[in-house]
Amino acid sequence: MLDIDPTGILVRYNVKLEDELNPDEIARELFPQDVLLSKIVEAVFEGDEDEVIITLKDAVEAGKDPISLIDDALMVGMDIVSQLYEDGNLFLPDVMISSHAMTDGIEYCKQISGKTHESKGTVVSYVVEGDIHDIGKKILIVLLKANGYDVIDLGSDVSTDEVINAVLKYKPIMLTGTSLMTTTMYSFMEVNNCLLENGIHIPFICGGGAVTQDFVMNYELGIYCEDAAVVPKIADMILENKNIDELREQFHVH
Ligand code: B12
Repeated sequence: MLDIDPTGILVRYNVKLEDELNPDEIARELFPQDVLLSKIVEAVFEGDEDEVIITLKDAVEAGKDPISLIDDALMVGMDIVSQLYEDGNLFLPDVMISSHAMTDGIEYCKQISGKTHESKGTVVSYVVEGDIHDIGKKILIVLLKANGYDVIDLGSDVSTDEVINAVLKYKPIMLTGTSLMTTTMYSFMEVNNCLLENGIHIPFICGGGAVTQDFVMNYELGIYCEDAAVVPKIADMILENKNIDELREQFHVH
């Protein structure tokens, strides 16, 4: 008889073992050490909208900055949900419930951030046609507003015509586009071409899970960055009259 450990074979063929951790246990291992942050992360993971607000309130009262809590806690919770969903440990309804809880949390942070609003300029933001993933865009908008920009939020599943009309109407310093799906991101190219046809040469910042720098480099106005937190810095540099080449030089990975 060969001396073989069967657990090794089961793991290799992705067969779940009886003593495997359940989703709650896997998630808990990923929670942050900080107790206040961990409670917010747990509330997002559980999809408990009331608890998200209660735990955010506790953290703010304890001195945490509401805008930082978006990145340090709400995003962490959503990342854990995303990871477990992709690994097959959670289902789509779980993701939807958590994403609603996260959205409520973002709104709360936005309301109490207390940053005074002195508009530095207008930005138009949207999620591409056919795509309803709008959490990243919501974060982006909170960060832009917190940094003094007026944002025209066109929402999600937005057609090229709607984007161009909004740009013509509001004359923003830049346009941001989000796409989470490989099937939808091709409309960035169409928007780019329509902007050029209308004689509009504003930076078109593109991001979201499906998008890559190589893809964005294919169109003239495109600037890519991975993290929404960088977008206010790009806006600040546009106000310093940096052109698209200079912005690519500064923010693209070389
Ligand atoms: C939450 C979620 C949903 C929620 C969306 C809720 C909502 N209101 O947004 C629900 C459950 C509704 C959903 C539905 C679907 N989903 Co979904 N979803 C996700 C999931 C798990 C997380 C996305 C998310 O919100 N992440 C958290 C946010 C904060 O991250 P983010 O959006 O990427 O934003 C960050 C950055 O990308 C960046 N960013 C975002 N925008 C911008 C813009 C600029 C300018 C810049 C610079 C940066 C930037 O900054 C943010 C923070 O740093 C992803 C998996 C994943 N890991 O991405 C799948 C995922 C995106 N979904 C997917 C799919 C296929 C679908 C469905 C088609 C499922 C179905 N069979 O029905 C539908 C799509 C319906 C549609 N027409 O759009 C696929 C897409 C695959 C692909 N590559 O094309 C993914 C990747 C899951 C997978 N691995 O299969 N989904």
